[in-house]
Amino acid sequence: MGKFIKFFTLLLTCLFISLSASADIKVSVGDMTCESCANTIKKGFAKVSEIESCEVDVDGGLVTLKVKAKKEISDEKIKSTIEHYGYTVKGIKRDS
Ligand SMILES: [Cu+2]
Repeated sequence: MGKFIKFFTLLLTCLFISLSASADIKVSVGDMTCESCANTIKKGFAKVSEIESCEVDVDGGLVTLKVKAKKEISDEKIKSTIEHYGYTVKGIKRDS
């Protein structure tokens, strides 16, 4: 019986996480050359209240953003955040 309850709780948790997770936003960013660039961008998005997490792939020139549940961020805000630190935005792709 205990095992069943544990399994059921786990199942509910998984369901909850998948429902609350929002789609990734993939931003193609130019002028990133090293880990320091990656950290600058990560720190920049850490200050943006709508953003849950930010991952940076320097070699691929790709910034992957996760938006907090029930929050939204405009392309303009993403663009201005990145440009504020001296990088360029080549494109923004949203999974829907
Ligand atoms: Cu750098």
